[in-house]
Formats: sequence, structure tokens, C-alpha cells
Amino acid sequence: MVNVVSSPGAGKTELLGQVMERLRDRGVEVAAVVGDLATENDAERLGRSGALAKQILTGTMCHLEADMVEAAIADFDLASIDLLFIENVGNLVCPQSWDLGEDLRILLFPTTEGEDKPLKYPTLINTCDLVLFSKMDLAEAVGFDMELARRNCETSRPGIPMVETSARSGEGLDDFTSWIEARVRGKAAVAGATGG
Ligand SMILES: Nc1nc2c(ncn2[C@@H]2O[C@H](COP(=O)(O)OP(=O)(O)OP(=O)(O)O)[C@@H](O)[C@H]2O)c(=O)[nH]1
Ligand SMILES: [Mg+2]
Repeated sequence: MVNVVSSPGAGKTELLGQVMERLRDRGVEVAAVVGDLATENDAERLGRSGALAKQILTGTMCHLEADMVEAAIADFDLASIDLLFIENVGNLVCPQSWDLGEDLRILLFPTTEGEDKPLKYPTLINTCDLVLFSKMDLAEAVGFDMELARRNCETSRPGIPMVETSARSGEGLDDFTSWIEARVRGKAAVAGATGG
């Protein structure tokens, strides 16, 4: 289970839709739940990958909680799903202290929001497993300093893995898909070896 966190509009749905398609092509059975205050738009967009995708409407809440996810997946055939993505409500503050039971937490920083975000959200960067820079196709146009952004991540969280992606050009999507796939297969292998 992978919890994807970012500010609003950082590119979570765009990225996940494409990565879910790639994972399905590689034989990974994937599903998603997505939280927003209103609209079913994102579930509909993610569903275009061919995978099961369900919307959670939070009304006024700025984050998802574990029981909301539990209720959303109650009718999923979990035995047939290898990987569940949770696209959290777009927010860099509220989701930080809510454990959804995820195996991995991924934090998106778009190139359009500045290099200083890794320094400004220490709790999120300290609880994530991967930093994903999104919208790399816009980096040059907005004068995004990739070196500085990487250095800021390293300062906040030494050794944190980082990946540069663009859902527009496709940059980094295969690498990110491989990173996820390796973890899904690794967990399945451990579960198989221990009978879990
Ligand atoms: N140029 C460019 N635009 C992108 C990229 N990824 C997403 N976008 C655009 O950015 C906007 C927001 O993308 P979404 O995928 O909806 O972002 P989100 O994080 O899911 O947004 P919320 O769920 O509302 O928080 C849309 O207009 C996308 O088309 C990218 O890699 N490059
Ligand atoms: Mg979205």
C-alpha cells in the first residue's frame, strides 16, 4: 500500500494514472483510492488506466484517515490486488501525522513550487520513503534549480531516494514504476517465504 502525498495540483493523478498503466502491463494487479473534498474526477481519471479506482469524498477534511480507506476498500477483492495506491487529499500539512497503514509514503514536489519545499515540510520529508520531483518538463521555464532542490532534500533527510519525473514527457516514469514494482515483488516474496 502506497500513500501519495503532495500539495494540490502537484500532479499525483496524472502520474499515478500512467504508472498504474505501466504496472498493469508488467503484470502487477493495481487498484487505487483517491481522496478529495469534492468531485469524482480523480477516480474517473485513474480508472482510465483500466484499474479499479474509487473516490473518497472528505467534505471538509484535509486528509485521509485509515478507517476511511478501510471503508472504501471493503468491497475490493483484496486477494487479487498486488498494490493499492492511496492518493491523499492535496495538502502538505494535514496528511503528515495520519498513518494509513501504508508500506510506503511518497512525497511529490513539483518543479513549479520552488526548491525550498523540502526544508519547509520537515515532518513529511522525514516520514516519506521517496521524494518524487514532478513536472520536470516545466523546470527550465520556471527556473527550477534541481541541484538546490536535491541539496535541500539531502539536508532535511540525508540519504532519501529521489526521482525526477514528468507525466508530460514520460521522463522517469519507467524508473519509478520499476522502483515500485521491485518493492511489491519483494514483499510478495517475503510473504510467500513466511507463509504470510
Ligand atoms: N506540464 C506538466 N503538467 C502536468 C504534469 N503532471 C500534471 N500536470 C498538470 O498539472 C495539473 C494538476 O495535475 P493533477 O494530476 O490533477 O494533480 P493532483 O496532484 O492530482 O491534484 P489534486 O488531486 O487536485 O491535489 C493538471 O493540469 C495536469 O495536466 C507534468 O508532468 N507536466
Ligand atoms: Mg489528484
